[in-house]
Amino acid sequence: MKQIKLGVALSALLLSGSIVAQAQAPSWSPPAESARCPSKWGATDERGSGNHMKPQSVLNAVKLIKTGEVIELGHVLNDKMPFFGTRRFDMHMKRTFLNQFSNMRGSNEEIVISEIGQVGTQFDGFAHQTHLNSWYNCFKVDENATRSGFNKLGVHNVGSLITRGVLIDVAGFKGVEMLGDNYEITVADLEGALKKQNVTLQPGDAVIINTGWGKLWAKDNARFVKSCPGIGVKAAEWLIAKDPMLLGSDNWPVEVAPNPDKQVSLPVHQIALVVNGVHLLENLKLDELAAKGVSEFAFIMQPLKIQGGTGSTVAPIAVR
Ligand code: UVW
Repeated sequence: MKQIKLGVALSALLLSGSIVAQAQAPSWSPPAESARCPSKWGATDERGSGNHMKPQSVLNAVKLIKTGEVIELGHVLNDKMPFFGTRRFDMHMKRTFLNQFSNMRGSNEEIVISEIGQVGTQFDGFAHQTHLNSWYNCFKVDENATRSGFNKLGVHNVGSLITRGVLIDVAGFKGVEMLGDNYEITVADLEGALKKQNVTLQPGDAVIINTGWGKLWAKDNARFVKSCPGIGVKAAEWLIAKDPMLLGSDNWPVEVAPNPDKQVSLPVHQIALVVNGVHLLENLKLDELAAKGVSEFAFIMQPLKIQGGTGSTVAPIAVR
């Protein structure tokens, strides 16, 4: 009886607003479907920022190739990588089968057990993130989920991405090797770094942000995945307003994690992938690009054609 009275009193307090009023509203919430759909690319569009990939973006990229130097932006895939949550990469060799012919040809292969779309240097497709049951362009997850992949927004649709790449070296701009463990990159940081590097962003760019966090890769994996510096909501919205082909970084989610607002979980994932249809590119290997002070380059990448997949491990390159 006492318990019932206490319950009634608590409900009354909540309804009167005295507790509700004290709780802070989240700093960001996903917009209503009516505010984000149809996408600016059209009501049936599944390509989002991938629509920037055109012959002209290839020609713009090629103009930046002066020496032919290739800088790899992908980490080596192995079991020493940092993994988010329970993801894994287990490789089992199948060796050496000898074909019983006169030339005794030996043959080796492997089985890999992995979330191959979401490990290592990885590209996020639009099926990866939702707001409730709703994806980019308001396609619905439950209407498109099959046992062998999603019928909409599968990463196999993305194709080759070749465009102008721009490195925004925020760690370099701040004069540090690595930004702090959950430093939120501000718009002023992005503007300052771009000004220092004497580059401006153009629609269709692959925008890559160096935080220095990649220095921990395979050295201190526990710290690498526990948190990370990166862009927050304001910087993400500022970058997306520049109309990029993708946003990438050397940390695991591109964005600051955990978000400084403890009420929201990886909001930049939703802002980019769900609300605006802009791809994310995570866990990039940026040490060489940053050390050589390369700001502009031809960015070249092809996600794996995993039918109906949410993303792809990738090995992008910068060519200059
Ligand atoms: C999540 O899936 C939450 O993260 P990521 O896209 O960074 O792998």
